[in-house]
Amino acid sequence: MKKDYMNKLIRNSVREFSQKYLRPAASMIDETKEYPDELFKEMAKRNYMGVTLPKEYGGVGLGFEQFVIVIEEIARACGSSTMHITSPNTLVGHTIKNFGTEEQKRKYLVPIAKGEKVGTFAMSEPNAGSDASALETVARKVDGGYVINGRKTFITSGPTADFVVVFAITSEDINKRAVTAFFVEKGAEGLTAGKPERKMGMNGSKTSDIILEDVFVTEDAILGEKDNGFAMAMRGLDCGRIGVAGQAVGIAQAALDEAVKFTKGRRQFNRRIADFQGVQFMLADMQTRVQAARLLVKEAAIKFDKDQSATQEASMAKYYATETAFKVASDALQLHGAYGYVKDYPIERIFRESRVTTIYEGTSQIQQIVIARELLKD
Ligand code: COS
Repeated sequence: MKKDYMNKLIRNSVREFSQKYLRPAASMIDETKEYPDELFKEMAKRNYMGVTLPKEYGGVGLGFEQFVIVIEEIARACGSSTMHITSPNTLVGHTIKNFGTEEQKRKYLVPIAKGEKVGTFAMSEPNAGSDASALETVARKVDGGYVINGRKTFITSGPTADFVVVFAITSEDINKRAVTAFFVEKGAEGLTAGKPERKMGMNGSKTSDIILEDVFVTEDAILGEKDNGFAMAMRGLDCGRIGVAGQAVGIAQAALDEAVKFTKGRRQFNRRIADFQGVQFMLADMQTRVQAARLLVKEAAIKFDKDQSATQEASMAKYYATETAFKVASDALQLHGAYGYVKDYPIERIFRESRVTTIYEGTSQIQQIVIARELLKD
């Protein structure tokens, strides 16, 4: 099947499902801060958690080019829903796929691809946000394994995850900052989750601290190479950023959809407000930005799928698409006037959901640093 045709079929099928089932639930999910189990199971049944994961490990075996279409269409309907498909397809799933042992792939990759388990990526700490290598969580070598102590923060699905990929310092000298990733399973002695954060948006996914107090793990809990976890995390973030960029395109498109609908329906000065040229200039600008973002995201995804370094493309896509989501959502809200500021219209939620995209998986300023570093490389 021709790739463009296949991509179109995927887009149509995800759009149909998302508009029919996710969009009508988005406001309720935001209000109740609970994600319905049936919707999670429906997404799992449609293999959305395993789009980029290999068929032999329960996935669909497609690439990021297809994943960004899936996530865009889901985000266009309900931002919170994307929070349940990003981690298995990007940070957690991709890292296990690339660096896990056969046994780890059977144990962790297969269930996350099928939506039977939830895994999360625990890198950030209270003092290690943008400066990701400034970790203070330490894994001390003991007989038969390691003892981990530390605190992780802003962890997606922190209270609900079945396992956590924890990044910790393993060098004797903490200043040497050698980092290793470990699988820590729910129920491990000394592992607890903090209270869910009270967030501005994306309320259908719980975010919390993860606290590790003398958590013992065996040697085979190491993911990837010992002391080489930082570069592995950075590679994971390359694809994570492409995922967030795709999510941002969907949020921007949702905001534009609402702006078009509202301006065609709202009448002032005896005409539709969409008939005013000033409003049309804004809509034209929004449409252009959304399509430009979509193309940047597609380019990054295609490059990543070719196993080429896509660090700069991923950061450009994330930077542009997320700033676009925020700008377009803000302009769409402006076009709603006071109706944009009340909860009766979806734009109020969409605007809040757009806000986090320029922050998580690396702020816009971190993306600018990465883009410039690549540009100035000798
Ligand atoms: N792919 C593979 N390896 C990478 C990489 C990438 N995209 N980016 C960096 N590395 C490697 C480097 O090659 C280097 O390896 P060596 O030590 O073998 O030379 C190592 O990782 C350290 O890289 P660097 O020197 O660039 O690290 P810095 O401390 O300067 O940090 C930034 C770089 C700021 C880009 C990084 O800390 C970052 O991305 N911060 C944001 C963190 C973030 O996004 N957090 C969100 C929450 S985590 S879900």
